[in-house]
Amino acid sequence: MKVFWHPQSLLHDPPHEILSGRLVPYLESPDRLQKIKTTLEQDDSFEIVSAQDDWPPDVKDHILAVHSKDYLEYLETIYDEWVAIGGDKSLGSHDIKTMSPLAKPALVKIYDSTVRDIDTYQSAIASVKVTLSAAQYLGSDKGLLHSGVFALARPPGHHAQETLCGGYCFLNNVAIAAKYLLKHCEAKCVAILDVDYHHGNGTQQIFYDTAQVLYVSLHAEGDYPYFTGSAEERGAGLGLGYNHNFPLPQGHTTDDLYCETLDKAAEVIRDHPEVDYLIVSLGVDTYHEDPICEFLLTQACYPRIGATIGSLGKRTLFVMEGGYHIETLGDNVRGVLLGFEGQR
Ligand code: OKP
Ligand code: ZN
Repeated sequence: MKVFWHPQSLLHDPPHEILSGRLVPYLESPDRLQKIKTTLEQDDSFEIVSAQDDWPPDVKDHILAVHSKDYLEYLETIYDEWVAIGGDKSLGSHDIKTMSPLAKPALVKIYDSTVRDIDTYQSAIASVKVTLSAAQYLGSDKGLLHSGVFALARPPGHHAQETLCGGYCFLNNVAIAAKYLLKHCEAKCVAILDVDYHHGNGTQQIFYDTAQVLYVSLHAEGDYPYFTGSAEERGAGLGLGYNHNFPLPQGHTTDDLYCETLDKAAEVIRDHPEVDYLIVSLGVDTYHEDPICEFLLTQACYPRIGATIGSLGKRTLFVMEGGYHIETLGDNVRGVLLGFEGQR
């Protein structure tokens, strides 16, 4: 399988984030990408290629098919504006212990939802380039020669809404790729299957009222982003019936429960034969040792997940989202991709 990545994805490297009121090292670190890349490099089944930096030349236009102009401009300029008015360059040395309680909620918002270092914008753009390069590769072939491709993107994207960032996400890579496939690769309908532990509120919001994109998500009930992801959210207007959420219990979601539920999600996609491309928001933070997540999945589950996805028989674009247990990150991602290939 071909794997696209971009060295500028490594630049975004904020020192800290706030987790339950404590300042901790930023979990969505460049090490994540390095670990996955190294693991796949050591396996003959994968061919790693760097996305071309000058493609697509009109990358902003592709982004503007999803995000507003004001929002993109905000991402591009906020760091310099922040520094210009005296903001700390690392955005990481505020002393939370001595800070007024009145200021703390704003600080959390800053840490959780805005651009926090000089290279954030550049990395977010690189992530889009990686995803679009992989989409173009998949779409360039009318047959089934390239049946699966992996965009090793970073930062992730599924929490980014039209005008909102959050949860380590700035630009919604999968949404931008779905629009690209619809516009440039003769897609009639694109399905997005989101297997990250967290609900992809951004992707859901962007396509909530369209039947051109079917969004199907398995995720933890009641965890971040807290206010979306219930099974009652089924889409609106023309998009009614094109949004399917499968919330699963924290602390009780085992391999078998997960796979049974994934079968139901796959059934939803099978019920839509008009789907001609499948995009997978690939998170492996469902793993039982993940530091911020509460599912119980073992390593053996990842090839099963890949096999179920492969059994759908669609041209498939995998796009990296979450997964924070660095040690097993590469193996679990590889497990999904090899499970997929085994079914083709
Ligand atoms: C991004 B992705 C929990 C804080 C949650 C944000 C998590 C974002 C996950 N107390 N922080 O979907 O893996
Ligand atoms: Zn996640």
